Amino acid sequence: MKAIPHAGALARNRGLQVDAMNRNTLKEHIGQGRLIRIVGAHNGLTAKLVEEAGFEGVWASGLEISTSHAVPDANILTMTDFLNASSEMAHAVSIPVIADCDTGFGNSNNVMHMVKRFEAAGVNAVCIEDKKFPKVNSFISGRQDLAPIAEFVGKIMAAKNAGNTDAFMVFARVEALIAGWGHGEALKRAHAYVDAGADAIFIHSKSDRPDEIIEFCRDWDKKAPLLICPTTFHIDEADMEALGINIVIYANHGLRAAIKSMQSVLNRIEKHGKSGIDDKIVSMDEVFRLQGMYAMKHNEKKFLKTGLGSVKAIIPAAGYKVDDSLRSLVEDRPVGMLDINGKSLLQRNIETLNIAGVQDVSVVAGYQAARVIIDGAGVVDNREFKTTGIMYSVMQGVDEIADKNLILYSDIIIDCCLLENLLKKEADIILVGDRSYKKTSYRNKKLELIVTDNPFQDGHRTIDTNRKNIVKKIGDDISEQEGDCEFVGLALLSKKGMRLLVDEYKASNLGETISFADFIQCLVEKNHEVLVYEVTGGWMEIHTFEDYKNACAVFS
Ligand code: SPV
Ligand code: MG
Repeated sequence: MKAIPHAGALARNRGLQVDAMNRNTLKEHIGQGRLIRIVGAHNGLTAKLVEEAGFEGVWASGLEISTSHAVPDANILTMTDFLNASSEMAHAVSIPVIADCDTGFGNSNNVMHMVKRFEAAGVNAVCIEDKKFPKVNSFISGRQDLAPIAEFVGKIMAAKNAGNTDAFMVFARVEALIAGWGHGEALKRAHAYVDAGADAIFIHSKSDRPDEIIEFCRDWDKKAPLLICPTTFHIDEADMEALGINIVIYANHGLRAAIKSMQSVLNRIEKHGKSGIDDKIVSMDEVFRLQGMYAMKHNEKKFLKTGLGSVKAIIPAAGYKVDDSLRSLVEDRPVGMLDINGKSLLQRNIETLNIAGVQDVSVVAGYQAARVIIDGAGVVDNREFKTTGIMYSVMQGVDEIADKNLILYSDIIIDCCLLENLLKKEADIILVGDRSYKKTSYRNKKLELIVTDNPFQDGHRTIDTNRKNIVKKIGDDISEQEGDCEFVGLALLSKKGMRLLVDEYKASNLGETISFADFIQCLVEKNHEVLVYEVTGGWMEIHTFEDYKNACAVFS
């Protein structure tokens, strides 16, 4: 997962020693002699992109928000529309959000209401401009009418009065240069607004040259911090600092970049279909990361409770020994990564586990571990896979012990009903055993068979009645005459059962090569109770090429 740059990273990259700016420290950081860089956004996603790029604040831009609704930036949207967008941005980021509030959506009464609502939404500053309501974007000629100074001074005082905390700020935007009223009027207004309590002055210009902004900065007495928005003119950032500018807002560059890129990709798809565009669009993985999907999945493990309590599944998938018939298919990957009609065997089992309510899944990889690319499960490494057995791999997957713990071999595919029924069982250690093994085709493999103390009679149909059936013996050295059922490669252990397994493994010196079945046999020999849940089917094994073909047919 990509690391998210800290707020203020960019300033530090430029060699400035700054404390990372967080939501509430904007006021402290303004006026310290360095330039704060803020970028326009219009929703949670674009605000997050601004934060991740390393900028120190988000400008909830009226132009961007209006454009995102495909309406003119001319007070067509209501205060509530802007409030909702700003609130979404404030929730999406941890850097300050400055809301562009146009003329304050009415008179001083509206401004007071507005400040209360924006502050409560987590916005750190509002910016109001001294034009008449309804305003029109500063770069559109006509109707750039200025409000009387007294009226706007009243709005600033109202805004400051309505703010709840000292940290909340009110920026005053001077539109005298936009309206063509000149330098003197701009300075006069800026002074009046600072006297009324404005925390910063936003001096705006629509000129394509920086001259009038430079002139304003030179004559500004620095009674309050200065903010500029170089949409049409250009000043180097180093020169901005030299001019005493405290904040620069790149108000609409993200939006304009997005529009250009979307137009180009959409035109291309319209003409040529979707081939050849992959390097022009982000991956779905990136979309999910930005959504917070992976963070949600992480939390789900802790907080999404089912009636089952916490459940964890460990899938040992480190081994490299396979039947000759499969060898060419699994040279570059472990068996679990065999593709079964577009989805790997492991992925199919993880999805089944998820559907059954098991969100916490650890796959223990070893052979060709880098090829174990799966969604919805963590991957841990068994680097000793060449010299260790399944029990060793299982132990690598144990971090914390859940209320219920599943152990699932990586070369089988399980049915959701089988899993759901197993999860309902109340036993400390219960293995799934299949009674129909004598009727399945020859599998060129030593089967792990189980002898039980209460076997069903052959030739009779049965139903699952929770009858107790205890394992007397398990291993791959049990004959077909003796074995009552085949161990499927799926086991459920309670917290107590899993604790016992772990403790016994640690205490024993049975060696690192021991198989899971042989280890269970050791527990049986020590008189620990191990039960069998007997099934006939509900699972498939991918052990030979024939099995693989069969699985592909089943999942076609
Ligand atoms: C905005 O982003 O809405 C602004 C800045 O007010 S500008 O459009 O450049 O005037
Ligand atoms: Mg605006």
